[in-house]
Amino acid sequence: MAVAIGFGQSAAFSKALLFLHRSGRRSFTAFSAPYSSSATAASSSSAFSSADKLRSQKWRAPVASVLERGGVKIARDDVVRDEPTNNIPDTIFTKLGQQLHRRNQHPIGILKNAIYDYFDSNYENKFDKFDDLCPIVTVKQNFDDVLVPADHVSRSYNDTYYIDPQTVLRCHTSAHQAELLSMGHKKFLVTGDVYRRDSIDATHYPVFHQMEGVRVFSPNDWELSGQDGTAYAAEDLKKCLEGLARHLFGAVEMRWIDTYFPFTDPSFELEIYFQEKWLEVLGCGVTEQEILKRSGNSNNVAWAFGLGLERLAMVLFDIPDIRLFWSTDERFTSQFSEGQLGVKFKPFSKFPPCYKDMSFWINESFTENNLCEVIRGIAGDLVEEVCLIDDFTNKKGMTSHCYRIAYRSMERSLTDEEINELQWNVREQVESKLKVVLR
Ligand code: FA5
Ligand code: MG
Repeated sequence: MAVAIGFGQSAAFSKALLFLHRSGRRSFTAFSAPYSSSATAASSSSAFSSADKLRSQKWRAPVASVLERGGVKIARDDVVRDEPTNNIPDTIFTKLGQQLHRRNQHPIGILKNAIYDYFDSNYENKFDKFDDLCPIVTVKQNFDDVLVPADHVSRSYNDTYYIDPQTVLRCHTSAHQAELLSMGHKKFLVTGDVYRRDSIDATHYPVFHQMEGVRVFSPNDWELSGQDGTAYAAEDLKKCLEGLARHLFGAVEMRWIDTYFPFTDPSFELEIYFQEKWLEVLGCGVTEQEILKRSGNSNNVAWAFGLGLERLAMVLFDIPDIRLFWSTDERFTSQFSEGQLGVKFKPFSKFPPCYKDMSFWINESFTENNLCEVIRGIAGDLVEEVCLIDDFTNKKGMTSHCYRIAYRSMERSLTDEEINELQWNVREQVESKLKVVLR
């Protein structure tokens, strides 16, 4: 497969289409069926030898041992386990406590509040708001309740972080739809951190933030309109989201694309024309009747949307690299203040990247997401991009991949020595964990 992770926006922004069946897969790598890939899960999990651990320790953020989310205490051992059915590294555990969307001075929190303002000022009966629901959810909540088919790629260990076979880190805020509908909420917004195993580049990070919106209609809402419930909801949904886009961006060019999600029909994506490219900012649609039926809303019709906060924030604040959202460097954090939407970020400096190439013969279970997990486990946020630059199969049927790794700190210059040590560790662990043969 000739694949390169794009440096450009359009390629990057159109890549991770979780629920899109058009391409039949979410990421470009081959995937394993759910629960059948224990070797894969094991190789990418916490199966570091103690020597590895020692060597890579100085690149890792310190790991807090207990966090609290929505009143729930979460210990490291509840999340990170050295078992083949667990594929969660410490780097992900540390993200569980961060809650960028609840910081009013952080671009993600500022954006969340601006979206709240839009809904508060346009709807007399306010939307119920949730931003502290625990990101640890069941497979049932994350997938079954929103009708994701049993064999859907998004359920694989390659794409989703599993704590155990029944428990995951939510990969979308849609995981909370069914429960909130069952509790009787008719209009709500859910904001939260979501987790996906993924490739590495300037617009992809294994943790990002989504906001889900749901609105339920009853027959009196659409009966006088002369439309059926579905057409009425679809029109209302589009009006609502076009208004939101104008509220955030001012006058912008936008377009609707028909798409597929298991939980909505019809389904759409909204794209915004920005810096000479079409950028997908959200997925949405009219909720499948089955979801409403199961939640005691049989006679109703509803719409739902899920939008990516980092994508919108990168555009609104001119933030060039998704890793910056996690920076604690004052030169980043001091540039944003509560209520100030769209202040343009001034890069404090751009340190030069350092590129290292690595070639190896892959095996059947090789996936790029697993490769990226190994590299991130060693280099953390010092890795900026992992890009397949060469791919060929020889006469014996062996396939070789060459990856170019870009190392760059957002905050300082890296020394040659430091990068060489990182690269050395990467080579060693890629070989031992992914069982590939280096060339
Ligand atoms: C979903 O996650 C659906 N749950 C959205 C939805 C909700 C549809 C309700 C219908 C009804 P998708 O995987 O396309 O869909 O992600 C939704 C949005 O999240 C994208 O449009 C994008 O803005 C953002 N997003 C997706 N993947 C990434 C990523 N890797 N990095 C940053 N943002 C992302
Ligand atoms: Mg999408």
